[in-house]
Amino acid sequence: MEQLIDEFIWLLLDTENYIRKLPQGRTNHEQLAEFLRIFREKRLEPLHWRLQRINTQRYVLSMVGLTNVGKSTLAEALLEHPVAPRKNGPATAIPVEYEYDCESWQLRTIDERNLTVMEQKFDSAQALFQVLEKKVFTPQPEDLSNGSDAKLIVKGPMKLLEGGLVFADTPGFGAAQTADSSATHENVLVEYLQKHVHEVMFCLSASNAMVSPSEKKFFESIGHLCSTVVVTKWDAEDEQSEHDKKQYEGKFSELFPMCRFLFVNAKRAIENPNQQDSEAQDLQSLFQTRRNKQERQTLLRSDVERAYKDLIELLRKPLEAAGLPNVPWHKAALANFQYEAAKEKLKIP
Ligand SMILES: Nc1nc2c(ncn2[C@@H]2O[C@H](COP(=O)(O)OP(=O)(O)OP(=O)(O)O)[C@@H](O)[C@H]2O)c(=O)[nH]1
Ligand SMILES: [Mg+2]
Repeated sequence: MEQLIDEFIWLLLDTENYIRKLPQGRTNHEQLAEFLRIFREKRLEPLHWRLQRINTQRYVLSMVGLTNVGKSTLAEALLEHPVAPRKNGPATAIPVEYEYDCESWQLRTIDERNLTVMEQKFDSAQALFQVLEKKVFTPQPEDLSNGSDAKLIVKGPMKLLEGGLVFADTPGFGAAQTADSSATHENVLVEYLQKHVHEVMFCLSASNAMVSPSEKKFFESIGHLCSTVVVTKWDAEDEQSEHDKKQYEGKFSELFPMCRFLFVNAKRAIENPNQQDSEAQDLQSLFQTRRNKQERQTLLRSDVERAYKDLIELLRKPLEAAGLPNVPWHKAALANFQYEAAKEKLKIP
């Protein structure tokens, strides 16, 4: 896969350079070269970063969003156990990472400063919750002293995470804090995400019906990690809901390039856990496609395929402007790309 993505990048880069060297005065060719450069930077290089992240053993998928959008409630709906403390108002104050363990419920507090790991075992999720709640809402200074390394780890028989996936519930940003403490809090969160997390689901609350400047700003700092926008507190039901979803996505998708939109009502999902078309199911399916390296590679391959199809479609306009029927591809680079694409059984037109 790495070779394929590399060859794809080289194809655009070599072709761009070749076009730029065509005789002077053909300014529309310049537009075509510029398009190839932008496509390479915006669409292909992120695939390269993702490839580096998906090969890890401990793949961390995280939710991020303004405080109170419902991240922890959604965590409970997805994990199907009461292990994500939540409340109205700023709640989660330290990242909590959830991992599968088939034998027992455990809470681990890592203190990197003193090089110790405190491990507590519990008979049930409910018993763990009693201790976790206090640590999550009011962590002690020693819990937070590791800055972006501060976190709690919850292990237990959470079926969704079977196979090695790690799920992180993070503190919300944008809570009413003094300007200084808010900036520090957000920096620590961004640092945690950049250091420990491989993929982010960006949560927006449907009840706000807007995307605030702080959400836009926060997305800009971690956009390269985001695959999905999860719209929480989605109250609309049935046919009306489908129409409303399209409208919502149409209104905001430009702000979240390359992200897929999913809509959930976590409260309803918790109240009706056995409902066949439970609201959390789309998200649970998303988790299944991240479970192991092979699943993640399959997903990445389909994204490379999609990038190629989008490229062909988007090339029409700059080609027309250049008065060319086809792209003057760099021949050797094209042959290399086609060879790798055939090896990876990539479906390209
Ligand atoms: N009506 C409705 N309320 C919800 C839904 N999801 C969450 N809430 C409520 O929203 C409030 C905040 O929920 P949390 O899950 O704690 O929000 P959070 O994003 O984790 O908040 P922070 O940890 O502070 O970032 C709680 O009172 C929840 O009961 C939903 O789908 N519908
Ligand atoms: Mg929370």
